[in-house]
Amino acid sequence: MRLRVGSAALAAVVLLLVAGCTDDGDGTSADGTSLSGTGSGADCVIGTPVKVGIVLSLSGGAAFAGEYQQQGLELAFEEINAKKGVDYEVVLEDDQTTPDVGVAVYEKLIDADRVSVIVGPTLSSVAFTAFSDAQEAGVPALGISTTAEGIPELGDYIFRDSLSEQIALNASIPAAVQALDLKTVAILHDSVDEFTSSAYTTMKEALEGLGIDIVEDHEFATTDTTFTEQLNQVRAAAPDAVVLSALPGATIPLVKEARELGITAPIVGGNAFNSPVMVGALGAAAEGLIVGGAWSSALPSEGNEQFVASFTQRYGKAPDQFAAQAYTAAQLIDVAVRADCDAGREAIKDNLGQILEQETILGTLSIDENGEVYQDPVVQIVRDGVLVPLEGD
Ligand code: 1QQ
Repeated sequence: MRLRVGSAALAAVVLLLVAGCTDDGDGTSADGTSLSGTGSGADCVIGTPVKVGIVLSLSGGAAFAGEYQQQGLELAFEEINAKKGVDYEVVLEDDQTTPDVGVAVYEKLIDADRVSVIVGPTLSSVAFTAFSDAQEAGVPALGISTTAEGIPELGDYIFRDSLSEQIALNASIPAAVQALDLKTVAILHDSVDEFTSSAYTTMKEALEGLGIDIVEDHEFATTDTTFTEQLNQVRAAAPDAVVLSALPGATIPLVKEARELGITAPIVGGNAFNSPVMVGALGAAAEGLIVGGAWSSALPSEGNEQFVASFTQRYGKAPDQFAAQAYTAAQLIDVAVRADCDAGREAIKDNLGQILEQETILGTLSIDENGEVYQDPVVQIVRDGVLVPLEGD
């Protein structure tokens, strides 16, 4: 009997100790130092560096966006750290555009580095598994380009500052229909990737809602490089436009092949088209392409002109939407930390869910407690190799 009581007591002590050791930072850093500071807002001072995990596709198929994201975050954290009071220490990981690697680096950041918050990953298809881990561990995660349906619904620790593809498409499809006077379209989509298949459903619904006749509807796989069979049918149907939901890996050969086969119809695309890397790779084949998104270098939003200038000077190229959303993420984390002058996981989670009408380079932006972002969409068109607002076209 005594032994049993003793075992139970010992078990309770062990449990407490284990809980103490892994008390994931609600308030403490890896070495147990408090992450809660003094003062608030601009006067907040936290004595311990605040660790921020960053998971991006720095190699593999989504590196076209990952590189710009890494640069946007680097620039933003440098500017924020220069303001003093809170010192952000970034731990950067490459998910190699692969869900398995994404999960492995997420677990490292959560358990070994014990970061306060994680930014990224780049792709929705990586985020669905990685974000579920963050949710389970009680670590806030902030998506910066994860636009598929269902991302914020992964849990109350999951947030995004990346406008949902549903909102972007519901702006770009009607704008394209009007600008190009569309009556018929062909849809082509990557049915393997979670983002491109979720976007396909939205595109179809939006087109049907506008009474557009979908004369051809074809699918392909993320790694496909030839599309002759589908494109021959598209050419025969001679649609007014081709609506395409694909990542760059397939988009580039697909659009080039379409032009080679003599398909001259304009292209309306999804979020991946917000990339100068992709537009550049397509060259003349991208002219007239229409895409919805969250940012334009022409936006008159607070700080945008300065951001474009600083980024261009620092990296020798203009920023893109992915860099802008990444840059904004650092600002939002800083706002959330300074709100209670507390960089513990719980405090960041609570305050990221209360970002209300924050002025950012993406425009006025809010995030609700479910983690969804609210901001105005932007519709752009490729003119002379550059994305410019469609309105001013
Ligand atoms: C997603 C996307 C990609 C195009 C980001 C690079 O929007 O996976 O949700």
